Amino acid sequence: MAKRLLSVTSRCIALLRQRQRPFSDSRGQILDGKAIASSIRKNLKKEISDLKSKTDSKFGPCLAVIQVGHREDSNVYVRNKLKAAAEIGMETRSIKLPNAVGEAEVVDAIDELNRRNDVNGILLQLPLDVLQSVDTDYCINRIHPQKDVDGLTAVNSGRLARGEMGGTVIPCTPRGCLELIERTGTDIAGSNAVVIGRSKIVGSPMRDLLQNRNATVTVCHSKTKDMQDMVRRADIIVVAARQPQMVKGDWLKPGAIVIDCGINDIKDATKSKGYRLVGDVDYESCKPVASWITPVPKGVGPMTIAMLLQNTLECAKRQLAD
Ligand code: NAP
Ligand code: LUD
Repeated sequence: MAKRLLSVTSRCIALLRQRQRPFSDSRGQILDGKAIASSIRKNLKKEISDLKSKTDSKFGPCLAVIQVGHREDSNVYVRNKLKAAAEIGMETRSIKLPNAVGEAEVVDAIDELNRRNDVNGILLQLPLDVLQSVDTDYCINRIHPQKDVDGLTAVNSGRLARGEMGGTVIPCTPRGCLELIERTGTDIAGSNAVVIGRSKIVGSPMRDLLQNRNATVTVCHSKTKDMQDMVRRADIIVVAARQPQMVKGDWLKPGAIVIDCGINDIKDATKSKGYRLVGDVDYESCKPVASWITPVPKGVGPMTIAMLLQNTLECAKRQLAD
C-alpha cells in the first residue's frame, strides 16, 4: 500500500514538473526553413492559379525588384526572389540601376512602379550599392505603402509598432521567423523572448511581432551589457546581429528556441569557393541545448523569400478589392 502511494506521489510530482516546464524536453530539433518555405510556396502557387481561373486571368500578381549596383550577395538574393516568384505564377519585373545613379534616379524608378496598375509589389533591395550618397530611408518611404511588400516604409512599420495589423505588411524576415516559431507549437504568449539586433529590417519588427503576441521581449544591441544574462532567461531567442557564430551554447537556457537570421561568409579552405556560410549563432554548441534551432543556410533565408511572395499576393488581393 505504502509502495503504491509512493509510486502515485512520484508520478504526480513528475507530471507537475512537466507542467512547470513550458517547453518540450527534446533537444536539437531542426527547424527546416527550406522545407517549410517550399510547402508555403506550393500553397501560394495553388492560390494564384485558383484566383487566375476565377477572374478569367484578370488577376495576375506582379512583383517588381529594384537593384542598385552589383553586390554579389544582392545578385544572389534578387535572382532567388525573381525565380521563386515566377515559379508560383507571379509576373516579375527586374529593374537594375548602375551604381553611378543618384537619389533622383532611384526615386524616378519607384515613382514609375507606383503609378503602374500592373505592378502590385515593389522591393528595393538593400543595401544600396551606390557611389554617391543616397538617402535609403527617403527612397524606401517613396514606395506606396500598399505596394511595400517588404513592409519597410514608415507607414507600415509604424502600423506594426502600434499593433495596427489590418492592412499592414510585415517585413519578410521577421514574418518568416514568427512562422518558424509558431511551427514549433510553443506558446509565445507569456514567454521570455530575446531579440539580438534592432535594425529596421529584422530586429525592430521582430520585437514588435513578438510583443504583439504577448511575449515579454528584451532587445539587445551593440551597447548591451551582460547580454549573456539576458539570453540565459530567454525561452525564444532571435539573433540578427551580423556577428558570425556569436551566440554560444552555454549562453542558452536549456530547451530554448533559437532562430538564427545571420548570413555571414567565413573563410573555409576545404570549400571550393574558399568560404562557407554561417549564422550569428554557433550552431554546433547551441544545437544540443536548444529545443529547436534553425540552420544556416536553409533556415531563415528561404522563409524570407516565401514571405515576400505571400506579402506580394496579399497586396495584390487588396489592390484587386479596392
Ligand atoms: P544590421 O543592420 O547590421 O544590424 C545589426 C544589429 O545587431 C544592430 O542593431 C547592432 O547594434 C546589433 N549588433 C551588432 N553587434 C552586436 C553585438 N556584438 N552584440 C549585440 N548586438 C550587436 O543587420 P541586419 O540587416 O539586421 O541583419 C542582421 C543579420 O541578419 C545579418 O547577418 C544579415 O545578413 C542577416 N539577414 C538575413 C536575412 C535572411 O533572410 N536570412 C534577412 C536580413 C538580414 P546597434 O544598433 O547598436 O548598431
Ligand atoms: N533588402 C533583404 N537585403 C538583404 N539564403 C534578403 C536574404 C535570401 N529590401 C530588402 O532578402 O528582405 C530583404 N529586403 N534581404 N536577404 C537578406 C537581406 C534585403 C538573405 C538570404 C537569403 C534573402 C537566402 O535565400 C539562403 C539560405 O539561407 O539558405 C542561402 C543563399 C546563399 O547565399 O547561398
